[in-house]
Amino acid sequence: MPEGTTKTMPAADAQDLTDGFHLLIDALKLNGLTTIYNVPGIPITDFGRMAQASGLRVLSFRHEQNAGYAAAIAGYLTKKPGVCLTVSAPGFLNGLTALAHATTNCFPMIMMSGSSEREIVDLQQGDYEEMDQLAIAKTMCKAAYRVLHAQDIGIGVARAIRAAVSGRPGGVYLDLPAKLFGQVMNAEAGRKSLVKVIDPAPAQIPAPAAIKRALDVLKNAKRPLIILGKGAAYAQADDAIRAFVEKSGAPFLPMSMAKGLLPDTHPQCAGAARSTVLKDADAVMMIGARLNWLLSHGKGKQWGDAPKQFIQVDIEPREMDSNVEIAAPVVGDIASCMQAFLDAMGKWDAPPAEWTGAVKAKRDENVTKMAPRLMNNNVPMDYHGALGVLRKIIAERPETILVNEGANTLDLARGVIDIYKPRKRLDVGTWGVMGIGMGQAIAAAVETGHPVLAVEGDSAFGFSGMEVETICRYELPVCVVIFNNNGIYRGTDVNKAGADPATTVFVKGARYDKMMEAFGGVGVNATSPDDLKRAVNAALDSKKPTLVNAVIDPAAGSESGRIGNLNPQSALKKKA
Ligand SMILES: Cc1ncc(C[n+]2csc(CCOP(=O)(O)OP(=O)(O)O)c2C)c(N)n1
Ligand SMILES: [Mg+2]
Repeated sequence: MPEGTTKTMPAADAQDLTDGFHLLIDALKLNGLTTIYNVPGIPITDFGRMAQASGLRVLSFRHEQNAGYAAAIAGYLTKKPGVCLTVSAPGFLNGLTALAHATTNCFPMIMMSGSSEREIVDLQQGDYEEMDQLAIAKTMCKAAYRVLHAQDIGIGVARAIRAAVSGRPGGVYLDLPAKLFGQVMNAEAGRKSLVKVIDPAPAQIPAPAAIKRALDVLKNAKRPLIILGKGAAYAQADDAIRAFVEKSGAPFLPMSMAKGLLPDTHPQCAGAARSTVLKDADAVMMIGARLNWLLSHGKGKQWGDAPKQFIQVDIEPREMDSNVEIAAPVVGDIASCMQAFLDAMGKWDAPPAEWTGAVKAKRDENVTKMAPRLMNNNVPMDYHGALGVLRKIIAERPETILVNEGANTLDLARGVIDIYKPRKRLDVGTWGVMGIGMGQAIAAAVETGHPVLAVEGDSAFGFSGMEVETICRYELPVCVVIFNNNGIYRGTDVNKAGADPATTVFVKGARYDKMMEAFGGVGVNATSPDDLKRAVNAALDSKKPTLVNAVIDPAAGSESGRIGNLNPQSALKKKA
């Protein structure tokens, strides 16, 4: 008997009845939500079984946080809410980081958690896994709902979908008390209670005056710059964005996950001239990018002294003026905005050649400077030698989805590995969170069918490493490369005060490849760029779950990768 069912129905009656389990399955199916990322347990074990039996794909993880990161990135890749399912209190809390991450990154996601008996929870009488989950979730997501009655499941799911994908997307929490699953009702009434969400993310058309104002600023600029954010990649308006950028003639700078919207090798790409364009531009147009810490809030040294006008294209009106004055705010969904720009541009003159020429010269200079470092054959490998190999592999296999986390492993890979197609680079996002790796790799493979290359710092990998079993279980085409430098940032720190290892170092010479072998996948220990190249090409050819332990010089990295400046410094002289 399913957990939570209180009475058994005579067979004849049961034909005319449905229950919470089935209504939830039917509501998800009706709205095309066909994959669930979960960890089973009371009160959702039977729900997972029934959902799988009904044809939904139910993928079980080893930890809810990874299931949550999988759902979050599934939402980003598909524009449909990714669904994560957890048990009560501890499972709910384990998933919550991912839900908050989805909200911060504007990924549509629905986390559904089973919860304990309301009457007992609210009187704090100590129920099994007691917790007021709804109250806690509210502060971490875009919307949070609880469904108490089976006849409200249809509405509850519809509200969750609309909240997740409309306007600025984000995380939504759906609280499902144990008793709900077992509630029975008339099958016909149940069917009628379901809601098919029509047009869940309605177009938000920008005002013509806002479009004109923005184009005027862009047209009058001597040194225009376009910054593409992951909101632009999410929009799946790839052709319109490319057409607009090309017609504008302006250099463009892709934020990390917007790389590939136009290829990094595109003649207008200013990725390798970042500091020059930020400093010298006189008009900056952000498309689905926010002026948060990743862009130094639009002010300060990085942005130089040249006066600038900002144009911002975003679906969220409150994003405007959040950090600096926005001269031309354009509020609307990216696809509608891009179309409106293209319709209104008319004849368009390219920006002054002096500007585009200077950007190109800087970019070529930086690329040339980097080239020999990427071809080095050092043993032990340094980051550049290893990344040079991976850069070439992605150039030859541009369908591959790159997942990337770490500190040096992240910052250097972002700069070195060119991306050629939209939504092919997934990473730590707005928070710089470690732990997204295996969840993202799994969902990317499941949702797209494309091979995945996960380039992971050894510390970063540790946050979700147990999911290599999940990768093997579902036989996913994922190749994990661990940049193993024996620790966080570097493997060379020494504790001057005692016998314990320093705080940033791990077991030296660890063999992460053996973890993959333990579950039937392929493990390779790579000590040279040639080893690495062979192993990754073999993995991508065979599509077999593979983990390559890439041995990196422990002294090669730098503190906090490229963001060491964010570490607080004391006014006191260093004591230790
Ligand atoms: C959830 C979370 N915990 C801790 C951190 C702090 N942190 C930033 S990078 C990093 C790991 C860096 O080491 P590694 O992944 O090995 O990359 P490396 O620089 O050594 O290449 C940590 C722990 C974080 N960003 N997110
Ligand atoms: Mg490391």
